[in-house]
Amino acid sequence: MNYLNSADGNTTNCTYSARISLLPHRSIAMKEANNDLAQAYEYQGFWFLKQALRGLIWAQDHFKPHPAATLVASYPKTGTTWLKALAFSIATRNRFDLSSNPLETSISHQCIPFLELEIPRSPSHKYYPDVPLFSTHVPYTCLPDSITGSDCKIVYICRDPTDTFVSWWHFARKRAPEDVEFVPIEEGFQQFAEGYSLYGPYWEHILGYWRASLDRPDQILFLKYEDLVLNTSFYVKKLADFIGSPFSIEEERDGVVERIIDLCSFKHMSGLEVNKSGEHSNGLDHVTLPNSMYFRKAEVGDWKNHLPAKMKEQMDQIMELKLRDSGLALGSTSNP
Ligand code: PAP
Repeated sequence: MNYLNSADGNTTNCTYSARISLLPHRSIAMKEANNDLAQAYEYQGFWFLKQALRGLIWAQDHFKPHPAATLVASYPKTGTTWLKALAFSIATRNRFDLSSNPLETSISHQCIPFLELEIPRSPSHKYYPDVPLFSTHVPYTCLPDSITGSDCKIVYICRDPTDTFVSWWHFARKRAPEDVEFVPIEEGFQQFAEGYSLYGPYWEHILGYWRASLDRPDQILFLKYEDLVLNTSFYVKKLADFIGSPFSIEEERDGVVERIIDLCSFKHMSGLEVNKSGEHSNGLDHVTLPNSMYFRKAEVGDWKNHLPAKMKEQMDQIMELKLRDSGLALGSTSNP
């Protein structure tokens, strides 16, 4: 059953919408197509767009994961597109020749569906149903019990908060109609720093997956964008081991790891025709986005080009306070 097409789908959809409209809500630094600021709804301690929240509540009520599935989880703009490409190419390398991998003609979001966006509309999703990968931006503590109580593996990626915010702000600005004055970056930053961001507060999102990875290290792999940039080969092999598709000695000798890294690299992916001029629906109602919006600069420390150092310091202080006693330090790991 999905929430749109099942016999009682419209009723279910309306019931969810009615429940959501009773939740606390506020505007966030993102414009709708009609130029209004988007509304975010507070649910179980986090902020969501209505469409994603409908999908999440549906998933909490109905979703059953494939027992061998791996969930690719992330806060938006922390490396989702990259991690999905890596996971997909690792998982399908014996099925597709790397040079004809679907990632050459589709953005990774079209290869791995989102739990809260595409799956509620089409639970037996049309992408690659026999590739047991799905993805989410949903915080750990809001995941359906059917996932957290199962043998599903989860791989999570996080990123420096100020780079994440800057990446988000550019994305949100590009989503807004061109002729519309956008929210100033400083205002958007303040909201993010106060915890009013989609799927945020960001630190709570990180902490949920971090704590779960400490409790269940065999089931939850916690990665950092900066580590993947610095030490790509090490973490790609770790990812392959984790999802149960380790590289053989022969594959390592034949350069398969490097070929996967090259296929998924920002340089290669951002240069593909599908990612320069293609578009895809991200599962939100009636929203089609150019794939190019998911490929901007991919630089560690790009915040410097957009925000003053004092804002970065403010963000780092907030994170230090929030992550205190967690044992987690953001930024690259010196000795992986
Ligand atoms: P999403 O959560 O909406 O899917 P996500 O892919 O997490 O977005 O974030 C996009 C960021 O990842 C962009 O960062 P930037 O704005 O700082 O440039 C994008 O450039 C970067 N990115 C996309 N693909 C890759 C890749 N193959 N390697 C490294 N970074 C990438």
